[in-house]
Amino acid sequence: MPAIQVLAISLFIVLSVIIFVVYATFLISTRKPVEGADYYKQVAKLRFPFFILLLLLLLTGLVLTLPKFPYPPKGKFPDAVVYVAGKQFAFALDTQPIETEDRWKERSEAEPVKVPVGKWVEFRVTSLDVNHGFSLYDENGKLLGQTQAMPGYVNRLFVKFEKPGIYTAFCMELCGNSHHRMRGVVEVVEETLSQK
Ligand SMILES: [Cu+2]
Repeated sequence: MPAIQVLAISLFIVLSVIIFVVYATFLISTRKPVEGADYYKQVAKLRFPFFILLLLLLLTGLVLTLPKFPYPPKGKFPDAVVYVAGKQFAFALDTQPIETEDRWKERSEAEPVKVPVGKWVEFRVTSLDVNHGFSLYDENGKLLGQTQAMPGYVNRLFVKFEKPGIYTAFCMELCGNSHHRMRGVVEVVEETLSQK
């Protein structure tokens, strides 16, 4: 078993034991009522500091995580738009909408569409026949994003490519006999798109 799984299960066991001990201690300690009325006043005094503590934790969490939200700021995107049309058994990509089968055939056999590196690219994904799954992978086979390609709908996928290179879209929806060889290609380049 790889080391990370062993570490995870060990951590899980240690944390489980700690949680169990805390609960058990609490359970035993509360079996007898505490004498004296001051006890409740003391507890009540802690409420406000506890509220402030939770508030600070919440705000810290928001400040640390909100800028990493996977959505670009409003009005700043997209830097490029790519239209994607799926059809048995290829994805056609272009900077202009692909609405006819002739255009789809032409674009599915053409040179890969070029998009700029380090910019927000919006993929407008649809299908000309059945449901397909449009999934973008980098050269190492890492999944960058995916959406459904559905007839009659346009699904938007926003991707920022960190490195230039050839990125491949695979179909993630079993769509027929040759589903396994359904591909689309995106070329990520340094310069920006000439046409938008
Ligand atoms: Cu498919």
